[in-house]
Amino acid sequence: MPIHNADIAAVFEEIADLLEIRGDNPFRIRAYRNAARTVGEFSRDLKTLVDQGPALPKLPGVGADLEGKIREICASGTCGLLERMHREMPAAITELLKIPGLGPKRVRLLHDVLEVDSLEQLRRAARSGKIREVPGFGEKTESQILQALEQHDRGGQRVKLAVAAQYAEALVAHLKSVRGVAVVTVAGSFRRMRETVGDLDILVAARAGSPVMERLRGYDEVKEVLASGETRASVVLRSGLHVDVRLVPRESYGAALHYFTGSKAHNIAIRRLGQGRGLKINEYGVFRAETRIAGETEESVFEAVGLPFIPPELREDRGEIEAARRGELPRLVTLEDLKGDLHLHTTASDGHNSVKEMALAAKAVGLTYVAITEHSRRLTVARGLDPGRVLKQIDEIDRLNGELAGITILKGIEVDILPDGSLDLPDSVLKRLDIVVGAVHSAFNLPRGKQTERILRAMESRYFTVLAHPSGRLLGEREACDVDMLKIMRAAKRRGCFLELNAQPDRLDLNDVHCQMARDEGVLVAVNSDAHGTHDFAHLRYGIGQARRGWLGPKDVLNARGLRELKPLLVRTMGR
Ligand code: DGT
Ligand code: CA
Ligand code: CA
Repeated sequence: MPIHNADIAAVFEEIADLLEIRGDNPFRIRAYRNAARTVGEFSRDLKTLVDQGPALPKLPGVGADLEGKIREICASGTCGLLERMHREMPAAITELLKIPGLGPKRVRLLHDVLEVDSLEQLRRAARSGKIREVPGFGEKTESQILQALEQHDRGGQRVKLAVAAQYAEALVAHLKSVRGVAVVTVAGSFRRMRETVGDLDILVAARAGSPVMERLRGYDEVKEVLASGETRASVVLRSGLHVDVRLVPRESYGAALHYFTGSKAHNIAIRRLGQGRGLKINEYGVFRAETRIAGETEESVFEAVGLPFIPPELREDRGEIEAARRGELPRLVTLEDLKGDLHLHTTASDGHNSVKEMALAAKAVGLTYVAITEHSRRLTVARGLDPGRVLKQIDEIDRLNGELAGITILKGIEVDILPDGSLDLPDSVLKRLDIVVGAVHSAFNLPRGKQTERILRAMESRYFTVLAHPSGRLLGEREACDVDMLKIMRAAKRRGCFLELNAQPDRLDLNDVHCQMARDEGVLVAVNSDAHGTHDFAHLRYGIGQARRGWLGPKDVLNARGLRELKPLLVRTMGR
């Protein structure tokens, strides 16, 4: 049975949630959460490693007990502890946790205050206006819960892009191994690099008689076959992810790829352009009367309507067709354009590797500089640094810069922006650093005016450089803070500050629309991994996907600049 890292992570995450609802030891809860993150983002397939031999690589934060659980999950698909907790708690608690916006704290509150133990009770409580009266909930949350319930009923759980990638890559490899298969591509929102996907849309080109549909149905991760014909199939994987597969002839591949990449709005706009030229465009090709005039490649489809190739990430009908027509499509930033990473952690706060290990790992993925930005003292759960420990790390970095070649380490901090907008460390410390990344880690629910003021005040600090994960959202978990992003961007521009696009798969914050706004306002965006371990530079790929969706080119990205070009831009600190 294939078990992906995401499956193991999901078990750990659920254990942590249930422990939290039970009011268990916070350290134990945190251990499971950390393990879930480490495992979920680990770049090699753990099940394969478990099957291969006795020793697992050392995973940060995963001791003997958790390693045992990893082995148990790989062998059985589940874990005794979780099964036991399921038996002890109302079964519907797990269902409640699946509602976006309802974390363990809130589920527990609803249980304690309103005795909500099931989705039905939750729905009734929300409809009768009882939820808004529970401390910490309010009217907005109540209506969000109702919305989430509706979405849940429609079966519309969206999956984070990085998680979908694990399932997609395994399935693509499986299909590619089938006799007669020439090409397999994941289209849809996955190819457009949307932060979450509703389902996977996979296109296959194969020789006649290839048993590809049979082999799809027999894939051991398929839980249910919803529909299956000669050229199309729809299946559900054990994880719950839906997959549509299409078998398309070679001569239609480009047209099908264009059609199933979408977005729907983009397709409709392209089809209308075609109609203006007397062409019919569908998933089988581009036709004039009954004659196919294009469709073997995507390029040929665009060419038929007089356009250059439009990158998938832009295909949302948000102005890309007009820009293409005017010859003004941006040259989008790529992973190779990144020269450095301005947000990472080490064992000094809540990271898993030393400064040196992180620097060498960054060099190995082709970066030329990194900024070490530990948490500041207020964030005690992450072992945030006080002034003394910051100064100690500065010395360590000086020493390492003398020792290492091919990579420069900048001294930084991820300083907490306190609720009143002041920073968690004094100027006397901040001025010793090359870069000051400021972040909100508390009081996420301030009203719009106050939240915006808080951030503006933080940027008033003469040493503030980059606003980290500006909206504070966690995909499927926490809504974005209510802030006036345009106002923040204009202030950043005025003050010479920058905004981050945090590439962690559950953040991707700034989002695409705000990236586009930053570009329009002339504010540079730093695409940062927020790495907590040497494998986390892999996040950058998703950050770049989001940056491309936001129309960013290399010139719009702060860390697409080499160190020499970067330094004068960090003038608030470095240029003094
Ligand atoms: P998702 O799955 O919700 O994350 O988003 P998509 O974009 O992958 O949407 P999906 O899976 O429903 O359909 C895949 C693509 O197929 C979509 O991006 C465009 C194309 N498509 C689907 N339905 C229609 C339609 O009614 N008209 C046109 N022109 N294209 C469609
Ligand atoms: Ca899809
Ligand atoms: Ca689909």
